[in-house]
Amino acid sequence: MIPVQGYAGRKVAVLGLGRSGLATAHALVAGGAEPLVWDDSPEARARAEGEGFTPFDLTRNSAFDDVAVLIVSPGIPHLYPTPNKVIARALELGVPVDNDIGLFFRSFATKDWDAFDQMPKVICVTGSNGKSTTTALIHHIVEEAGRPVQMAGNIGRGVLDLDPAQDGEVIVLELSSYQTELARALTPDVAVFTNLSPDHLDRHGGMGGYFAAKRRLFTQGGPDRCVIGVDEMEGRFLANQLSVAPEDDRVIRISVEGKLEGFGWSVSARKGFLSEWRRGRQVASVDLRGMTGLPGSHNHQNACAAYAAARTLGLNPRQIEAALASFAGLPHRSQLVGERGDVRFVNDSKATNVDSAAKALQAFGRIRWIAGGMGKDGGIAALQPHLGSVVKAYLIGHSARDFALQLGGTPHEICETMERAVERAAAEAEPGDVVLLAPAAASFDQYPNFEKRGEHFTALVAALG
Ligand code: UMA
Ligand code: ADP
Repeated sequence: MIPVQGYAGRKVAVLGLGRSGLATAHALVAGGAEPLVWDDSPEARARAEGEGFTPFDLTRNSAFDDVAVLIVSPGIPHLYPTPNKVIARALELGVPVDNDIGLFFRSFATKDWDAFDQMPKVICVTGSNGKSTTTALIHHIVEEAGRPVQMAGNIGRGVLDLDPAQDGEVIVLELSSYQTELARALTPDVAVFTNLSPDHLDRHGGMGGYFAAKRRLFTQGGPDRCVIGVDEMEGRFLANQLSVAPEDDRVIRISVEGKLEGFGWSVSARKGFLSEWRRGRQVASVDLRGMTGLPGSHNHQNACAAYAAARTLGLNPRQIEAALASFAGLPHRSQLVGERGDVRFVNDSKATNVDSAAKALQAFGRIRWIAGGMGKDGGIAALQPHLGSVVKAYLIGHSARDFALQLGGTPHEICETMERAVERAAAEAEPGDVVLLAPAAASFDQYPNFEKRGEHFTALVAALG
């Protein structure tokens, strides 16, 4: 755990007692602060009591008397679509609002560092898709290189739950737009932006707000190096803003679509070959084609981002290549979970938005597509160009009927549940087909999270025998 610095002897309100909130409460106690913890759900309050905390009702009028700061969990709306009323009250009173990421950056460096030979470094990864894969990949590369390394953030572990840094350690944090928007300190050494496509727009008041939330990671603390995906206009804009001229190598541009040889530093991948260019010269290339943990051009984008981040640490291309080759991939992302006759079953439950679902639809030939759940703004209209490989769609969850209306001529069936969808898709599949779960929607209407949805799919596939 990282004890929180700067609030010893002060009251700190903590709203939300899930993974990030509970880790924060423990870290505040370790730093000598007095956490006043609250969650709108009675079950979460009971869990916190089980960990030794007495809930303090932050919805009461006098709740903020003598409170130094309010720390909120990323899943709680602070502005759009409507702010949680505890946060609204703090804003009304002028109580600073922060999150665990802000506390982490305030508290990470300690006096122990005076004795270190090599300062610890923090690499933060944001973007719409590929964050977890890129974060895990950087972690894997650094670990394979024999340096101490830990990862946390949106990938599942609260940042304050990390152990204090060792000499020369690398910390890799995956940060969502919810997290970057609110953190009052954001000072990574290296910041990575994978790509941008619409997601979470309700929480950010639209695309501009969503991009602005992510951009804070690059503009607040002034990272030494920025790795930026430039395959969308927003990435090009960001890279442009952060560099003084095209040859400025503070920004490492990455792409899986275009050539970038004219820039100061770039890493791109085309037709399965990654190449690194610096000051007009190609300095390394890596063949990604046989790397089974990184299938598809979207994973080549992640490989470029992780390669570039690892290069900023001084690792050499051959070391990085070996680590890319031994990366096993993450569960729920293009994960092969079963084969029955000549039919493959692929779990991409993490495809919670249209862009990630599009990548999954492009990766296979004849697809029996299980989709639906809690659809996002705009539904699946943008998937129209990628439906050519879909033999039939099996629709589940809240958005099943909406999705059906947007499928045009693509054959489909409303199945409502995952059980029915797997049963129908398996019964109708022909040799060579891929039964693909790539929902293009959040899971919250039927599951607590995307992991549970993917596990349910996997269990149903296993039960087919
Ligand atoms: N709550 C309230 N009032 C509200 C809403 C929620 O009290 O109005 C309470 C809930 O009852 C619950 C707590 O807040 O007890 C949940 O907080 P949370 O949703 O922020 O969940 P955590 O368990 O703290 O997990 C968070 C991240 N969750 C979200 O951003 C939604 C986790 O990312 C992250 O791994 C974890 O912190 C540790 O850093 C998950 C996620 O789904 C993977 N992220 C989104 C995504 O990837 O799309 C952004
Ligand atoms: P994130 O953490 O940003 O949600 P993940 O690595 O967990 O990213 O992948 C989420 C989904 O997006 C999965 O469906 C995965 O197959 C797909 N995906 C992974 N990398 C990319 C990428 N670079 N571009 C688009 N989609 C991607």
